[in-house]
Amino acid sequence: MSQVIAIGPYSDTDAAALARDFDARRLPDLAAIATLPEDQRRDVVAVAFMGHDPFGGAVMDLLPGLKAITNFGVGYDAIDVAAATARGIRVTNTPNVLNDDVADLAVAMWIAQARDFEPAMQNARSGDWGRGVRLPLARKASGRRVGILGMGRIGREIADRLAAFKTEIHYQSRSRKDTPAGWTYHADPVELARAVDDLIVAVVGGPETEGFVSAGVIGALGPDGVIVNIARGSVIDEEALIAALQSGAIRGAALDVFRGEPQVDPRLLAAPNLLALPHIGSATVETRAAMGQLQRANLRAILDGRAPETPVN
Ligand code: 8YV
Repeated sequence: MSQVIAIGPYSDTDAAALARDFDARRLPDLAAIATLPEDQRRDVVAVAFMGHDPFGGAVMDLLPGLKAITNFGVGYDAIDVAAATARGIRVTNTPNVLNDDVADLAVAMWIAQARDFEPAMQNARSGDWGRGVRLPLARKASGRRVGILGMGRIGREIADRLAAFKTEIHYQSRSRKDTPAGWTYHADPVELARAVDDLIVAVVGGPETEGFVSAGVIGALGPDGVIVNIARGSVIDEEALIAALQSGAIRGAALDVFRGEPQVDPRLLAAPNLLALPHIGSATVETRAAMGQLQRANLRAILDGRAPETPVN
């Protein structure tokens, strides 16, 4: 049995590299670990993990020799890091290499929502345009006041891009950051939402940000507001968002991430003012290649007894 298990929807290139460099055995998901015979589970020292299924202590205990979980992704909220640390298991992630892609997507979603891309594309493609069907006018994106929830590495890349759109930039994060003059810090997310037109969610997922975009935050944004989320579905109170989209309490939302994805609440998908994407923030050839390389560099380092490049714990 190989020492490395690879779990998740890897590209052919990454799957081949994991097999070639680590003799990794592919498993479809975490649940498949329990189906391996005990002597095979005992041999496993590392899991190259991709995906968002909860990776908790009970799964770790099925692999008594486990030394490393190398996550393909910057967000590791699916992994119980405290449980891993308690068991002496190293966790690594793939930060930075995806910042550009995720920030590009956030800005694209923000513009697409302001300019009503979805109905406009439908109008052109369906032939409605040619039949004289006129669309209501959209909203101008440049110059809006935008609030960024979470001014980490990705939040900062988003803000830097938005600055070129003559926006007024506001942000909320755990602490005030060193930013260009004129960016306004808010300690409280409701206060942030009250000060801006649109809100872009770029905080980490996990218990500390669960439901952070609450009914109060959504309500404070107001009927002209748009919420963009490229972080994690868990950050938004989806019930409150559905109610706000249905009632017109906000103008719309653009979401790349959802609670329980890839299953999405049908009430969200039915909302006409929702732009939905299937979690493609880092999904480019270039970035996924860089993420794969970093994951494998971390794996190699840990197996060789060296410090990994991007440790989490
Ligand atoms: C995922 C992501 O890694 O990096 C993250 O945190 O959410 C994505 O880039 C990707 O969807 C593979 O699971």
